[in-house]
Amino acid sequence: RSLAEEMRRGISVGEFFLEYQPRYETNSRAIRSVEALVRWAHPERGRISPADFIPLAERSGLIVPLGEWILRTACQTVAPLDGIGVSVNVSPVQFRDDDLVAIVASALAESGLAGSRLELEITEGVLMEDAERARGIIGELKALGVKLAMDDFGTGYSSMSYLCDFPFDVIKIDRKFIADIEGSGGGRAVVQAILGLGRSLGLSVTAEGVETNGQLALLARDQCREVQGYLLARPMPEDRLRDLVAGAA
Ligand code: G
Ligand code: G
Ligand code: MN
Ligand code: NA
Repeated sequence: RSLAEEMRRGISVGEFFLEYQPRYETNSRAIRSVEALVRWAHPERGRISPADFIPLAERSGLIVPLGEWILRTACQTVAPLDGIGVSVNVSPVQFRDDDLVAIVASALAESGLAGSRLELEITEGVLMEDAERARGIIGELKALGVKLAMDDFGTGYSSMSYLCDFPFDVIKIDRKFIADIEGSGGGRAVVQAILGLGRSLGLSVTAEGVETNGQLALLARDQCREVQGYLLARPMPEDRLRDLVAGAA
């Protein structure tokens, strides 16, 4: 059977699950929110990476039902965690679906999660396909109180102009820039420029992929508000997240 058929079967029998990676306030080290990341535990092939099945899910359209399940599950899991928000990655293909706004509204309503605790992470791909359509949908999502983050910032072609032209709340600096900040190649200057841009536009900036204490120290010195990465916490299953938030881990 093809991987697409396997995915369809896997969705129906519940082989997909979510992990959650905490995002920390740099100075207080408090967890403000978590990023939901989908995982597939295949019975014979073992764990299949989202880097392999998300592109397939996008081509086959399966990302629409899978993405709906991800949104509902993430909202339900995080709603009981007081003071914690959740970020969900949303694919350009989900923006082509007429039901996205209704799905987000009902995921919030059925979980009881306030709209302000949900953040949708999009890449510039969402805006490139049909900017005017995306603008309309984003307006409806923002009317629900939902926050909007630009993911993988700096890796695309036009993320700078999109940042000014759409109502983003958060910039997530792509981890490839964070990997370079300790070197002598000007990586830190690039990150400082993005932080300055965030300050000027009134946006919160999150650094992704923080893996070393040296990177964390530089980001703190440069006043990057939030940090995420293996140094602080890896993506984890929901029971471990609950323990961590309750202070047991
Ligand atoms: O979690 P990991 O680093 O293996 O993810 C690999 C890629 O898959 C990343 O680009 C990430 O954004 C994407 N991804 C992970 N979870 C989701 C999800 O729930 N929805 C979408 N659309 N992409 C996801
Ligand atoms: O495309 P997006 O930024 O959503 O991808 C997030 C992915 O990055 C997740 O799959 C997550 O597993 C991965 N990730 C999170 N923290 C780190 C890190 O510190 N280093 C690396 N290499 N990957 C990370
Ligand atoms: Mn992301
Ligand atoms: Na990213």
